[in-house]
Amino acid sequence: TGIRTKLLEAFSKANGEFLSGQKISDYLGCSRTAVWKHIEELRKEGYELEAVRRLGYRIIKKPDKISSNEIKLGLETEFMGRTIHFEPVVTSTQKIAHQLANDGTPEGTIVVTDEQTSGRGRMAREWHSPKETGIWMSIILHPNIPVSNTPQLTLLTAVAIVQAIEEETSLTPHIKWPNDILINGKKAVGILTELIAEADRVHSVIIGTGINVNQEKFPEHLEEIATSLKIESGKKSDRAKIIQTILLRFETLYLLYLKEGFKPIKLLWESYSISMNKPITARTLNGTLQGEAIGIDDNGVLLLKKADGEIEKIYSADIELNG
Ligand code: BTX
Repeated sequence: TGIRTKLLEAFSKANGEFLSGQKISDYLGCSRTAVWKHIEELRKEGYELEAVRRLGYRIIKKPDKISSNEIKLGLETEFMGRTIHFEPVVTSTQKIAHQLANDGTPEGTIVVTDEQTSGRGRMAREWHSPKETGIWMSIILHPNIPVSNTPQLTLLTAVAIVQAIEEETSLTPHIKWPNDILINGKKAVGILTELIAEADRVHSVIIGTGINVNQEKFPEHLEEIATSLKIESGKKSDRAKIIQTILLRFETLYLLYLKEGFKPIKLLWESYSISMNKPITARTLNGTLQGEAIGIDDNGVLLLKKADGEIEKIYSADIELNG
């Protein structure tokens, strides 16, 4: 597989241009026959390669599957995604991430899969994670912050993902507090932040991100509320590329956050928020509240102004936009 990685690297550098068989064999240090065999291996993995006499080979289509290699090639981060745990099918990447975090995996480790059989949302809700269409990923961090600040990381993640989607597609996503990213009013992304902590000390934060990328349709029970980048833009996206962009945006924001606190993140978050200054209904475990979402405080807590003018702090809820 070392040779295959090198071969993919060469194609990646060639950027869609042809690579001659001779160049490849020089680069890999193997015979032309061996090159041909490796090319055949790539084809079996789902790569579509064009072969033209005298010009050589070029990749015209990558497989729909992702792999650690695909994520590593062209990754520009310092520490985010530098350790990748990839498995084609898992129950939930969160589960694996918890184990890795307990085993002391480095900050920025990611767990990625092509399919989850029991992906989960908040409060043990289901997260529909079909094969080879979405980004089902968990990020492991070890920030030195108090437990009460961890919701800020959910908001930071949402900003990173919105920025990445804007960069990689023609779409304009919006954030609905605390953890939904909507495109044209439907949910394209969900974020689940979990904690490993001792007393008030954070040991690890595990941020699960579910991004609907290339789905063309959803099961009936989700049809009305869910969407994908493909459905909204009409174009298929390269999931590995989006992951790379998310990791880079995340790293930039996270370093800023560790240095300057939540303030700069808060400003960005507010600029992407859809619920600011709008009437909302907040369903919490203690009942339902109505009012105007007037912003978030410095901890990332939602501020809801009720009809009587009183401002209520919302720590956890499902939000519905009214009108
Ligand atoms: P949530 O509790 O905010 O949203 C869950 C709700 O969203 C479900 O009850 C359902 O109505 C709806 N839903 C389920 N699947 C989808 C989907 N694919 N697209 C849109 N809406 C859907 C959101 O929780 C947090 C989701 C995190 C998912 C990631 S994936 C990687 C990691 N591993 C894992 O098991 N979970 C996280």
